Amino acid sequence: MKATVGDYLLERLRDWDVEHVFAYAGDGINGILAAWGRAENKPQFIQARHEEMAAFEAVGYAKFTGRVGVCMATSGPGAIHLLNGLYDAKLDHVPVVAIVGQTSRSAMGGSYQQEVDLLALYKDVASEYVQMVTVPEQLPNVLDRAIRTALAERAPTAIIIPSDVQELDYSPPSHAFKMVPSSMGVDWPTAVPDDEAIGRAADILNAGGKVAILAGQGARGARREIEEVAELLGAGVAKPLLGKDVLSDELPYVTGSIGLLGTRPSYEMMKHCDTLLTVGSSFPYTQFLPEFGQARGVQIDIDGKFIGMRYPNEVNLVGDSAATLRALIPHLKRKEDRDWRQAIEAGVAGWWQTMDQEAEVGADPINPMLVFRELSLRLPSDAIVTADSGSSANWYARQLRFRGEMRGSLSGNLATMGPGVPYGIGAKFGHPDRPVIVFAGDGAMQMNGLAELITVKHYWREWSDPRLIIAVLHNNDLNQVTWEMRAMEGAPKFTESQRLPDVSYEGFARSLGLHGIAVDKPGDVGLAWDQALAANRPTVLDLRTDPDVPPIPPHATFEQMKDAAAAMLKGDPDRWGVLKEGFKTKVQEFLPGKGD
Ligand SMILES: Cc1ncc(C[n+]2csc(CCOP(=O)(O)OP(=O)(O)O)c2C)c(N)n1
Ligand SMILES: [Mg+2]
Repeated sequence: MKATVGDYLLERLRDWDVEHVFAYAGDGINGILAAWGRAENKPQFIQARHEEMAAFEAVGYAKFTGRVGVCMATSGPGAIHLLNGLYDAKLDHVPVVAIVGQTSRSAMGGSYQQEVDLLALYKDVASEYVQMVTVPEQLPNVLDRAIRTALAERAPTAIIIPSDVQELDYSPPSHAFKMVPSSMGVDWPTAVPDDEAIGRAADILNAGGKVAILAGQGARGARREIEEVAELLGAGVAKPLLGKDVLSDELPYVTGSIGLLGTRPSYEMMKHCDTLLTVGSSFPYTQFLPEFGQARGVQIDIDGKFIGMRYPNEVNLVGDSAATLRALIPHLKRKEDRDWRQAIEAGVAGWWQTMDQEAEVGADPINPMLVFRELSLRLPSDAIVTADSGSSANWYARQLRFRGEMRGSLSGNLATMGPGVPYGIGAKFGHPDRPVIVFAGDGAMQMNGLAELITVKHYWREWSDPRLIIAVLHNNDLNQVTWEMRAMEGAPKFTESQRLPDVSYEGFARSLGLHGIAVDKPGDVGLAWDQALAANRPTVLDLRTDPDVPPIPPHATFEQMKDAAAAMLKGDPDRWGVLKEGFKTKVQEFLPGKGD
């Protein structure tokens, strides 16, 4: 039998070293599925429960491996379901290729069943590259460009293949007019700015007395260089959410997260610095950066499209972060006055003590911060951690101390609910030998995480380290939004929209043959982590956490927090006493005199 377009597609994916395709079947891709049956399941077809999950799995896989993630879905509804995951890739700058089916060419334009204008639908999400393959000769070029463009632009791209085209005999592009050949592979350059620009940047960094560094996900791979620059300049380093794993939290000058979910030391550093060096970040919240005119700014980013747009910088250097910092380092003068650095370090030390104290504050029944703190004390140094969108993102940002080779990510810019569990699954396929820990709210579990546990059941035996731990913050509430309503709208909880039906997450896990542990006492949290980390299969930790523990923004005053809490506690004023202790600790630490 001659190779079909479907056969050749899989062969070319193999040639690109694609080992997994996160996907869901449908007759719009039957020609590819049939080819898969002939290809001994190479690349491996990973069956998600829902195409959005397949896309999230591809995003998680790409985030944690640095390789391209590939997802596939049928025409119409399948392609539509992929969208949210593809937008997650787009907003977080992750290389993902979506391959989707389409109705046969003979039916196109005929309002045929499942016919959706996919070129139009994907035009925005796959704005870097979306193309329909209508003849076999197009295929290698379109696929190769989709992969190369995804990698080059760190973006999702898409290929649409009509179902009848999948079944055609493959014939390669020939040496003829209007044929476009293609070749495999690509060697990327290491971009470094010109010496003159490096010199201007160095002058600014040398002139400043109080340097703050903002190191985002683009600084991954520049760990050593950031440490050296921070050392020379006596700087502190703040990390936006997606950059949480670029630098160890054990370094005394790392101020941790920044923004609404950030830390007080990051907030203070940005308020008082006179120089801002941004590396590999397009952290969007300007109000958490220095006032305009307060600091002189230098930015390094690999992508000229995303540079210079968050702060009025004096120098915008387009280049690879590690190589650019290496070019800068010989021009930097060590700052002999270390007062600024010492103040940052003192703030950081105080902050971690405050975090410990906050985690110890009593709650009903479990303080969610305690859950994160207890894990932080036990995190294996090769762990990969994901968090869903919800209150867990706060505690992920503030309570976890990353060190060693730990990796972590969440939906940073789309901030969509639902990626926690599928990111974890993507991580396990990328790194089957590493422990993976997922934090998810009960809302996210009900939205999709529970169903995706079935995917975990289906595949976990393939992972050499079977530890995938899903920690569910069981608070029966869409808690993050409940708090946003209180803090921003001054509105009390609207029960109809916020309260969640009760579900046993550990019971569901056990029904699938996974390990399930219900925890409803603070004293049992540490033991539950120990058991999950020692388990020989994936574990769901079903943790009864208190929805009344507020995610306190780093800049909030005690009065604001009290108001928010008072609104929240209208029906139950006694609860204020429990929370007040925690608020006080934090406020007294940083706002002496305003603690009561
Ligand atoms: C797809 C999607 N729908 C809605 C939201 C708005 N949203 C953000 S966090 C959140 C609450 C999440 O609740 P849960 O998963 O229970 O976590 P919790 O905050 O209670 O810990 C909601 C509704 C969103 N970000 N994404
Ligand atoms: Mg919840």
